[in-house]
Amino acid sequence: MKKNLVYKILEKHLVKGELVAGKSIGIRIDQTLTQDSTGTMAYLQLEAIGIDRVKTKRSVAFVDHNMLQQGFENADDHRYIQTVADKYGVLFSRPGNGICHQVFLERFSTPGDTLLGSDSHTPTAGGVGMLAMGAGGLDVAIAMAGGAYYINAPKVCKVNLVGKLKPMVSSKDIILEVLRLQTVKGGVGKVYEYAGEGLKYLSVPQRATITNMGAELGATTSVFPSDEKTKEFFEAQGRISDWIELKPDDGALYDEEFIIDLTELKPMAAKPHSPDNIEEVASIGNIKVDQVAIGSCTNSSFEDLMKVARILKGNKVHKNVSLVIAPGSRQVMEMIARNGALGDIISSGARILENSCGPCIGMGQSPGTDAVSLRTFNRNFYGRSGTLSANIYLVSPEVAAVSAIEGVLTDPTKYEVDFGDLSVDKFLVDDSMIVEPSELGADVEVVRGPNIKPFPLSCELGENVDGRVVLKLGENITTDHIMPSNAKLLPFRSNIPYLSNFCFNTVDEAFPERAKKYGGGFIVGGENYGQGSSREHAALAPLYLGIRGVIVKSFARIHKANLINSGILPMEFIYEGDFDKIGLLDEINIPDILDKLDSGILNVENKTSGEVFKVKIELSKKEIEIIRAGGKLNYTKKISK
Ligand code: MIC
Ligand code: SF4
Repeated sequence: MKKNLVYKILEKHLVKGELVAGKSIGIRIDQTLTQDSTGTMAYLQLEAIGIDRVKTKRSVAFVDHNMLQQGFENADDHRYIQTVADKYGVLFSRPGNGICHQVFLERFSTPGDTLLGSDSHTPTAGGVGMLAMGAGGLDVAIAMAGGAYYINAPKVCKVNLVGKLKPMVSSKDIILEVLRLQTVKGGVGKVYEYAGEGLKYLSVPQRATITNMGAELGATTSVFPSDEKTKEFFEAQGRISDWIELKPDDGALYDEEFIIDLTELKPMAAKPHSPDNIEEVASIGNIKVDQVAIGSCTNSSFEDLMKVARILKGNKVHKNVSLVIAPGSRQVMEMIARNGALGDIISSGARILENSCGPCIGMGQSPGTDAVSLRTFNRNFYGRSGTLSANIYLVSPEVAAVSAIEGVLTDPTKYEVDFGDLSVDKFLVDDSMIVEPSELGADVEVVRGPNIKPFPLSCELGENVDGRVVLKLGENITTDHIMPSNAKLLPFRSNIPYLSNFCFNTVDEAFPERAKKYGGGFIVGGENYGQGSSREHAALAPLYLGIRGVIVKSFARIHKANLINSGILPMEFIYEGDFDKIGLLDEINIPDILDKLDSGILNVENKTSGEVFKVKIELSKKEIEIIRAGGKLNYTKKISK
């Protein structure tokens, strides 16, 4: 059979199951990445698994999220990650070296390899033909320990790119168009494979913008072929030996397919508060802008910042706008510093931030009350910027830069800026901020700060699960709602007891107290519950508060896996109308679970209203065992006894 690229890579890595869309498969993971805000948990779990050294071909630990050191916590976590990486044989990318996905793309990405990262934007590396997926920290820890990663074999959707982008329209607009067409839940269970003659105009960093933000589709990942453009990138990074050509078979089969004519695309924006709330910039109109933020793993490459510098050159940032810029890596920062572009950026009045996630995860630069902030980032979920009343628009670097000058949202196609040739023959390569682990890990002492607290574990599943509904929610609840992240909370990522006090804070401040009062219970929600981040804290904090089950209309992939790993029952309504049969504080009983799990259908008895209805619980055989054991760590320990 003629194979698409995704199935070619999957086939090479298959260790369990049958490659049929929708069926559970186990795949071998070649490389892993972690970042600091999920990494502490991942390495605590790796330690708990109890191996001597990681078994992957390469594992890298990055520090890029928790960069504000207002107290001892973040610095302690950085030291913990550095020492634990040293001990277990993991490369350590020091704070200041850049955002994990940008640095990984530059220095480690490998066409045809699999990558598992404890961050939902790990698919960025799909820009060079890697099969790169985001997961919870525990799944990444298991992969580091040599275990397979389990997913449902995906459907593959071919995105055929034809034509060429017009000036001032960028690859960000391509992914915004895909989001407009497919929505934030359109990608669940799918991998997007890009193809078509339009590819020849897209550089690797431009492709990586698309695969990065493919995470917002809810997709398992996105992937580009590895072609001449990819080869140029590897040559310029001094890594041609890592390059191989990769493409689908001629006439390969796909489950779905659609075409995007690049010539037709216009600059677009994702309006508040969802990445799929897309409209053309010209039709949104000239709304007043208070802040512009350029950077994040989506748009912080050398090419992106060169475009920004060329637009800003000789211009000044509007007096009512605060323009902040965070380059994606030290490579990017140093290159624009040496070629003078940084001078043009500084002279325009921009504020330069360090090479890290920064405002993207609310680590500083929260906008003012009711402010409009244009960001080149990938997520504009409610509250994520740190200011609840702010309105965040996601845009391309071109839109961001011209709007920073104009003070209002501006269609950049009106500007005539000659970017010249932005292709790079030779990137500035200096890997001195990547620390090699010790040869003899056993001698290394792992240094733990006082902020590292034990993480909660569930217990074996009993016959019945009962409790109250302690929270009832609407549609599209993101992990930023469940476990908010900002400069105040991120330092507590290894302290679940403290963090749990802020669980669902932006939705219902009383939730943690209520959950404690009733000894936990159930959460009820709508469609696409748990979209966004891979943070397993969005499962661990509810677990700590006693949550035993979540009943929703549908789940986002990574969050569902994190619930299972934590031993929390992920249940879905079969009939949408049943959502109304369950109210806040209702007493729920789910009987005979142990017997019924295999059937995938459970009975829910609402003792308060007397109603009874069925819910589905879609689990693979292995996941059923995990749920029975009370979570994946308990399960892993049990089977390794
Ligand atoms: C994000 O973009 O939401 C994050 C912060 O990078 C998360 C990881 C985290 O919550 O630490 C992600 O995307 O997985
Ligand atoms: Fe960092 Fe933002 Fe990328 Fe997440 S999306 S990895 S917070 S830059």
